[in-house]
Amino acid sequence: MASTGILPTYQRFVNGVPVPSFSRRSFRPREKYLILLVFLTFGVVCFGTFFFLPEFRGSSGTVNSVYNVYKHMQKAGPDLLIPVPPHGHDFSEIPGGGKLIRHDDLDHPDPHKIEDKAKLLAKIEEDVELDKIKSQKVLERPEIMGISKKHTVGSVSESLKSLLPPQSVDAVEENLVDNLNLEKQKNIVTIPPAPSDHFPDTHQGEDPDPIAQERRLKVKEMMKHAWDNYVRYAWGKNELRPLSRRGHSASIFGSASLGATIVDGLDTLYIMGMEEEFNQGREWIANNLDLNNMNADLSVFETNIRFVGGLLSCYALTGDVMFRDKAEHVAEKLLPAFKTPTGIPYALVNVRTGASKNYGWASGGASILSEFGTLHLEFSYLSDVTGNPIYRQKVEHIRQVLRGMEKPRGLYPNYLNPKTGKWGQNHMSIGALGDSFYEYLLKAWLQSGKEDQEAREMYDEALARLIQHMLQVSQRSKLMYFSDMKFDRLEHKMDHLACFSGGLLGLGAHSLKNEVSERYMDIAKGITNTCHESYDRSATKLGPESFRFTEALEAKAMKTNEKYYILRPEVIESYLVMWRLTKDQKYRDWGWEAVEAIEKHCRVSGGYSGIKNVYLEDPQKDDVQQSFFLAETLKYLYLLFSDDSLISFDDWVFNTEAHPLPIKGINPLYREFV
Ligand code: DMJ
Repeated sequence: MASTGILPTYQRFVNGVPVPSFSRRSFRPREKYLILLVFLTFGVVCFGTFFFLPEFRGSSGTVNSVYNVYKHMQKAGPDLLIPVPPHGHDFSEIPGGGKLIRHDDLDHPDPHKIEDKAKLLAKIEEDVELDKIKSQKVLERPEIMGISKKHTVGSVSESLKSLLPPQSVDAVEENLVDNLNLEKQKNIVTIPPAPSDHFPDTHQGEDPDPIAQERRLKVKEMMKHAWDNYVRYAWGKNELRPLSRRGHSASIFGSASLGATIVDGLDTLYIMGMEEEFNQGREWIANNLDLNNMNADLSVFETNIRFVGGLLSCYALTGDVMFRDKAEHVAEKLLPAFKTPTGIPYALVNVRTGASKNYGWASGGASILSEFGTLHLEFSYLSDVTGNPIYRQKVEHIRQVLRGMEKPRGLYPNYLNPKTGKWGQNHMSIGALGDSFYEYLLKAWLQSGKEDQEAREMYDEALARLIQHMLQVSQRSKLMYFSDMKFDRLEHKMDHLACFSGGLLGLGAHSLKNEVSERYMDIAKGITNTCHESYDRSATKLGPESFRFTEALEAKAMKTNEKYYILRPEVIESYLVMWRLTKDQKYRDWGWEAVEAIEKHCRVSGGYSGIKNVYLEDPQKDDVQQSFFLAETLKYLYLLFSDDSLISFDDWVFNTEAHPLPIKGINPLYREFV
């Protein structure tokens, strides 16, 4: 059949059926436009797809998105080209990805493919690492064995090296050198944490002495007993009533159930290598510790030292950002208490409304020295790890107020009115109401890597005045003690709380040698000895809440309400510090005496209880297992029977609740926000 003349001239027919023509070499203009249009549409769709990839979606603004896409494409560069397909035989497995890579002849491997494979493996490892970091459920192995880098900036100690993957050692060392330079320039230290996915092994810090090993194991068993019973009978409550086997809450926690024992005891579990219990506590905190909409009046001081301190310590030890974020969540709720004319915070804050107040009994509504003076370590560390300066500003301000004030005989009274900025009653003490203020002056200096000179000066001055005006020696037994002072008169009484001062003086003397350090070390020994006497002179071998010095008695309580022992740590704290500083075996032995006494008089099948009268052979129990028993008493005992490298004093400083905080510029686990 001939062509009809109305059909396109390029159409050919075979047996009346139109057939496509293959012989023609070029397209007609209309076809070209059509093909171009198809390619253009395809290109636009492909390019547009980039903007819907998750990593670009977060960018705010179109310009940003376009720029981001441009940057990524530019970076991807050659990777955008399709690689030459492999022509080989078998497949091999790659971690986490199933069978993906086809091997070529194994005898003649293609170097490009080897490189590609290496890159891919590296990328997968990197992604796995990233996932770990993102989920932050992986515990980094702490260098609680001690970095001991103190005098060798730029290198990581052998004990730390053995704990870190090789690339981390290099990274840490590089940073230590950088930090040294940075430190010189602007006093900023940024050392990356050393990542690890191992929980510290249970032998960490074991002392070679078999007796110490045995004693340490016993203390760990005590921790297990205390923890297990809390879990069984009071889980999520603040504390345990070990006799009535239910929860307990002291007024410092308001009416709220905040799991105080969990938060306070968690770093002790970690240090003791109690992984299962630690994880159990961690999950509770992650899922339940929430102060939003909680209508409770909390003590700013107690919440800070137990919760903020405990959480920050866990953050430093593990690198788990959940702890850091919870610490900030809690600290944020305390900030309304600082809204006073002087910036000196109130004692109590309602976490829902922010309404704050002081205790009525405290010198006509004054704030208390040991409370507002015991925020510095946690708040400044919190600022460093979050990058939010507000917390450090608050405590710096408190310090400046105190520095600028006139002090009677150079001493700090226990009360300060936050509205008028005037001292309250002239009561001075290194025991109740004053204690940890002095502790934080020394420790702020230590925590700063000895950079915060102002803190050290204030500490030296305050201690010199306390020693000058309040240090006493008893008449008969020549026991050294700190009395209290009330309106220029000495009250010859020393609180159990004041017994931490043996260790404090020792630490102060040891960390800075000067013309008084030898004398101060003698005082440290004298005070620790007196506190041991207060234990030794009781029927239970446990010390009273306060003890007095009169003509008739020395280092013994007089009044009924001074005779109780509530599982407090201060005496054992001084044993630990003095043991580490002097290596005098008696401190370990005294610690062991305390263990035996606690086991005999405080242990019950439902946990541990305080006792009401240390002078009775069979004292009544108070039915409270204090959270600080797990946070402090048991931790100090465990460390007393461990090697010094476990939470080394060179790398860590304890907050007043025994939560170790890393030393800036020294300890790579400082984890400063950058
Ligand atoms: C703890 O909460 C802290 O040690 C605080 O500084 C004083 N009192 C208790 C333990 O006794």
